[in-house]
Amino acid sequence: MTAMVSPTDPSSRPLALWGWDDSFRQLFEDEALPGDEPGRIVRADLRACAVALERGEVHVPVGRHLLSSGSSQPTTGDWVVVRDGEIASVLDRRTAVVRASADPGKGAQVLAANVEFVLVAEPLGERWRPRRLERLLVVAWQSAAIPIVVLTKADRCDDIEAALSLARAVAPGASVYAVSPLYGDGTEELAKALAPGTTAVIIGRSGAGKSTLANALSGGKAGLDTGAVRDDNKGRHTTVTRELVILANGALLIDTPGVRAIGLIDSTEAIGDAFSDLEALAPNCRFGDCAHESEPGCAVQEAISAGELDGERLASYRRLQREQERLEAREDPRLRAAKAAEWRRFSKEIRRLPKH
Ligand SMILES: Nc1nc2c(ncn2[C@@H]2O[C@H](COP(=O)(O)OP(=O)(O)OP(=O)(O)O)[C@@H](O)[C@H]2O)c(=O)[nH]1
Ligand SMILES: [Mg+2]
Ligand SMILES: [Zn+2]
Repeated sequence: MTAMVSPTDPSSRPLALWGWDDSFRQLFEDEALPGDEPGRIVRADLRACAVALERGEVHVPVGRHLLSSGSSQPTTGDWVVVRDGEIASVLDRRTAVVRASADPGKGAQVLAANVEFVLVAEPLGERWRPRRLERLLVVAWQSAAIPIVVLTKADRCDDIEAALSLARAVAPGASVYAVSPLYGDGTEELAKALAPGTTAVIIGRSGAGKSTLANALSGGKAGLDTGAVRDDNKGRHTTVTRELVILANGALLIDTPGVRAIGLIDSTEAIGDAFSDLEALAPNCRFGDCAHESEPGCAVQEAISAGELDGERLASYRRLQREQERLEAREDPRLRAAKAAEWRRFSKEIRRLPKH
């Protein structure tokens, strides 16, 4: 018997392999015109994208109206409507990994869309510092997807248990794995966390072993370029595009180019998520507006003195918060004025409420 694709069985259709489901189908049908096709972006370039359609992968130009649309420009992982041979629109994103664009006037850049998991890759080795994970974890929490820490190059580490517990201390709420993608160690266990049909994105600095891991998880089928990178992170970046690949277990993974510095955007809540251990202490401080500096009865300082919380972690928390505040201050003054006016209206209404 020859294999047949039955049009009534959605699971046998190629698009299902790319994570297509009923809720995206609904979004598509809400705006589709006759002849439109749904597709998922597997690789995004400036003016054209590789798009997986029901009939296979095609190269499709981005509709002109979307070219200058900033963060709603199509990105890898997006579900799109293809109309008359071009990308006509981007379906609402479920999650988005966002960073401040390198160009300060440009706002946000969406690194990946519609992912269920964000793998934060950090290579082990002598100069490994768990603190480096904190910023990427804020970006991961902000995406609305589930963060997973992946310590790579575990073969270069003598005490993996110690590395895992250091990483857990800076990643409350996230699971932590240690892998050696080059030798395949630990990759099966990580794959179990990535359910078939779900999508993950992997972020981390250049040379972390992201593409090597993506290749290993794909059973060698992804064929992504990997390369020797100088350990000081000054080498060339091997991966230059963001690419969605299918893994051996049916999950999907977006490989990304290494990032050196990643700017935060709208991350106040995400900082709270990434530092949930610290924020959980704050309600126990004597003063509601405690800055956790030298106030009496500060639960955070007490935890530091008791050796339960690393003082460096409080310093990172402050640094990221200050960065976020500076960003907000740089915001469009009209937007800021509008927000302030709204706040004044809101507080007036509160004052009008009867006091008990
Ligand atoms: N020792 C060791 N080296 C590894 C491992 N995984 C990857 N590497 C090496 O690390 C180097 C960088 O790997 P890549 O997979 O290209 O790293 P990347 O994170 O994709 O880098 P960019 O694409 O530049 O962001 C290569 O020389 C790999 O062979 C591992 O498990 N152990
Ligand atoms: Mg790479
Ligand atoms: Zn305090």
